[in-house]
Amino acid sequence: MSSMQEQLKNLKDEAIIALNEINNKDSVMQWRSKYIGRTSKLASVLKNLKDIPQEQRKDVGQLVNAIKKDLESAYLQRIDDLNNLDIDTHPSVEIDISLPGMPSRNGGLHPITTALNKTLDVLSKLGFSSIEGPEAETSKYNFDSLRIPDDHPARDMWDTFWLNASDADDPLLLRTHTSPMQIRFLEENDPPIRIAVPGKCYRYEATDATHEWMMHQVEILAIDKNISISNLKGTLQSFAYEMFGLDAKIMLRNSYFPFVEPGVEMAVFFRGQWLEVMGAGMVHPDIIKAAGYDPSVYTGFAAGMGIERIAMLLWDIEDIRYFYQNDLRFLNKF
Ligand code: FA5
Repeated sequence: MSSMQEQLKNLKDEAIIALNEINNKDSVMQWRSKYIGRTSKLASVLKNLKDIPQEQRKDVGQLVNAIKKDLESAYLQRIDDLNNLDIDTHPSVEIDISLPGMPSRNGGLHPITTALNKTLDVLSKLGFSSIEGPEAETSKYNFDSLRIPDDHPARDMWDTFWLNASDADDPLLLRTHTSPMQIRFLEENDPPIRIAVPGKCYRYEATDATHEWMMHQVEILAIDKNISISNLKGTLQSFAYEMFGLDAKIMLRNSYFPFVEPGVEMAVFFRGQWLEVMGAGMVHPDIIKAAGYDPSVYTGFAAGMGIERIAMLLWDIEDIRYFYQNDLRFLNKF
């Protein structure tokens, strides 16, 4: 055995003896840095391994590592022993297992997220796959391509948050509805089309029990050969029954949106009156034509539904503003 190996073995013996004499945790920490820490003798042997004659290098290296491992486990064992000693030497510290535990405060999904997920689940069963689009939108997509020109009175229906830093010819805004994704998707994809587009929309308007300035919509768009208004009606009816149950009272009545012809809206009976949950209609032939398809061959329907309104129906919430007041007394119920 080389003298180096002998020295190492002695060092290990010394370390073990010193460790066994320690009876508090602070000294164990000091012991650790003296014998196995970064500035310990062991560490310096490892660092200087290159100065050791070639033929011994491997053996010494292995020995240092083995000793280090032994000392590490002796150290952990000692900590364990000292911990046990703590309990044994302080019998007055009792653990009262009858005390109630600390309640754990788990987070949960916001009701609007749950309502949105449920909506997308039902739509997926009806054949619609989800895709998202931009919240900062250009006027072209939010209005013009949807047949809502600058001076059109329908622009008033979507009171708008305009963004600075905009191109004067095609100003940026916070989208007022998810309908611009109809145009964006049609530009890039060919029929048959069945999409659902979830996302936030913004309107610069006064809030009340059924209106927020920020809300979520899900747009649906179906384009194919031979789609008729009965497909729209059937889809909306199946959707409503699946979402709200077979005893839900639903109504389709005519409505006006420049990008559909004819247009409808769907309302659900809620707390003694009809609550409008979505606008819908047959995609206007001009929009099909602008996308490059023959409107006498391809037809389709679209709808835009309000998720906050759907959530009101799902949980019988009387005022839409509760969703965004961040009041735990409300949110904890979900
Ligand atoms: C639209 O936004 C049309 N883009 C819907 C559409 C799509 C029509 C496709 C035809 C074809 P409307 O402004 O009615 O329409 O809004 C649609 C739904 O969004 C409403 O029924 C309502 O559920 C919800 N909604 C609209 N404004 C608000 C608001 N301020 N707060 C809460 N929900 C709202």
